[in-house]
Amino acid sequence: MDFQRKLAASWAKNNSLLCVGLDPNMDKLPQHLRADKTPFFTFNKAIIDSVADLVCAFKPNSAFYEARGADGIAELKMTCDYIREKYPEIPIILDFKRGDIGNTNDHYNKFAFDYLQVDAVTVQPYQGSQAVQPFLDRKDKGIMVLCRTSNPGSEEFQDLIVDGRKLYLQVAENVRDEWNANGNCQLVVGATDPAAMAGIRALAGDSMVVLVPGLGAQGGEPGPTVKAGLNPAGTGFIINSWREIIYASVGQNFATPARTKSQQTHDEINKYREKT
Ligand code: OMP
Repeated sequence: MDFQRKLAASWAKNNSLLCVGLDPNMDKLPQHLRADKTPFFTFNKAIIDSVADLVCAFKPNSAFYEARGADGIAELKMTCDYIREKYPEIPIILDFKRGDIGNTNDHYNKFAFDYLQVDAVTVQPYQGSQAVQPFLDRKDKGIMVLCRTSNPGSEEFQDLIVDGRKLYLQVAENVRDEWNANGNCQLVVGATDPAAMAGIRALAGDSMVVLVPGLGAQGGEPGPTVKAGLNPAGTGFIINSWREIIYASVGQNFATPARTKSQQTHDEINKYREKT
C-alpha cells in the first residue's frame, strides 16, 4: 500500500492526527535502561506498544541513532522492523532532512526505503527538484519537503522576500506544481507559526498533507495549528510530539505516563478538529 493510502487508513483507524516522535537520548533515558544491551530499542518498544492505538504515525529521527554509531543504527533498524511487523498499518516517517546532489541522494534513498523500509522521509529543498528526484521517483513513498521549519532562526532564509512573497511560499508552490507529479509529496510546517500554516494551506491546497513538528516544548499549540491548517475532511495533518510524550517520566514505568500524555494530546487535537 502506498504511503498516502496507509496514512489515510491510519488516520481513520485511530481517529488520530498525532505522530509520536522516537528520538531517544541516552542522557534522558530512564536510569534502569542505560545498561540495557539495546537501550534505544527497549525504550522505543515500550513506548510504541503503549501508544500504538493513539497515533497515526511514528517518526524516528535518524540523528539520534547515528550519534551512537553502529549500535544506534542497528537499533533504528530494529525499531523500524518492530513497527512494521507488529503494527504494519502504522506508517513510519524517517526524520532524515537529507539534501545532496542527485547521485548522493540516491544512496540516502536506498538506506531509508530499501534498508530501513520506512514509508516516508523528510528532505531539504535547497538543492532543487533535480537533486531530490531519486526520492520523488519513489511513487509509493512519502516525500516530506521542509517548507517552514519550527526552529528559532528559520526566518533567516525562509522568510526572504522573493518575487514579492516569502521564500517558503515559493517552496510550497514548486512542490505543488512541479515536484508532486507522482502525488507523493508532503510539506513540513512548524506549529510555531500558525499564520504561515494558514498561508501554506491556502496555497498548497486541501489535499496536501502537512507534517507539523514544534508542538509543546517548542511552543506550538494544537488549537491555533488545527484552526490554521485543517482541511475540510478534518485531516491533512500529521502532528508530531516527542519530548513531552516520550520523556513524560523517567521512572521504571515510563510508558504509562507517555500514554497518558499521548491520550491528552490526541484528545486535545481532536477537540479542535470538531470545532473547526
Ligand atoms: P517536538 O517534540 O515537536 O519538538 O519535535 C521535535 C522533532 O521534530 C525533532 O525530531 C526535530 O528534528 C523535528 N523537527 C522540528 O523540530 N522542526 C522542524 O521544523 C522539522 C522537524 C522535522 O522535520 O520533523
